[in-house]
Amino acid sequence: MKRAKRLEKIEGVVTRSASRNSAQARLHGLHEIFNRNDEVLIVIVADPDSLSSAMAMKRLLSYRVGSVVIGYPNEIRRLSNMTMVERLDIPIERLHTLPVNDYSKLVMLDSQPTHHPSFEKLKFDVIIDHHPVTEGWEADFIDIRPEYGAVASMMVEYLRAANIKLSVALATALYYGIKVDTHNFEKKNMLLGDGISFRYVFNTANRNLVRKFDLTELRRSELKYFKIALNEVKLSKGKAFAHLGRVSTPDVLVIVADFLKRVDHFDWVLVSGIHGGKLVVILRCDGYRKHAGNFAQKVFSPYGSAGGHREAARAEMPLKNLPLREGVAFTTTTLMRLADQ
Ligand SMILES: [Mn+2]
Repeated sequence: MKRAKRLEKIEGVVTRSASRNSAQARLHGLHEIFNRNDEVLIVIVADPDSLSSAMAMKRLLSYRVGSVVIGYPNEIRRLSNMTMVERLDIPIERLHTLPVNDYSKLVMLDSQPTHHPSFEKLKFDVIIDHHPVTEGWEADFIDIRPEYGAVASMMVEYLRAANIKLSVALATALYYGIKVDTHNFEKKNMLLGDGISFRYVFNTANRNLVRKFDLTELRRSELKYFKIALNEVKLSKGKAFAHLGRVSTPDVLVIVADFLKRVDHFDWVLVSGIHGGKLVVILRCDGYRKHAGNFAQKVFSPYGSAGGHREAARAEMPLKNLPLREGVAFTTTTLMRLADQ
């Protein structure tokens, strides 16, 4: 196991672990950590990649350990992720409700102990991840491959090495995990390995179910924001503005902005809302001779954080920082004035 603790530099990527080993050797190293009496806790920050990886790990350890529990510290807010958990019946528990010290082995997937305050006190036995390597922690088995788009792709390799036949639920989860974390294979740091794993789960996965996860973005109660947006939207010099007032989550601003950017002559879209004492502005443009990130920074950074890419940007500003007249409500016109500088 000592060999697995090395810090290495391979092709410019800092890698810890068994990452140069073959899939077989890695699987063997992983199995060596566990025995039949182990009560295992898998810790994840729940998202499609980590959820599917946890399902894969649970499957790898079944019949090899006493029990496996999956715990997560974050609240799952995205509706797509909630739909994934419900439809695939993924057994997960909030971390704070679990007796973390009572487990004999701790596994962390798609994350590192330095990523979340609630992880720092825990001592992990296994860490499998694809984020850039951080220091200041140890584990007996480490497999971090930052060149992979998704941990789910790495887990497929373990499952294949173990000769495990995938259930439809597991294949569907892994398919979705890889799809989301590689941004439909458009992300730069995607490897052939992701493609091979994706192809492997493709035939078994229920792709209609995956479509259902992808399409489930809105709560019925959030439809009202479309009504507000359609009433509010104002066009000025190729820029469409809409302020939606208080919103239950800034995610709805993104959904509304993505909808409005499809409209003819809306070269720019700025949709704002108030959430948690902040004005959140979502910006969209076609990117043709435009840069949403630069624009957001120029206009909104004096009041808060602002930035983004060529086609998409976001600004978040504490209301108290904004130059607003006292007692006057923020409206679409206020947003237009604020952005007209
Ligand atoms: Mn991931």
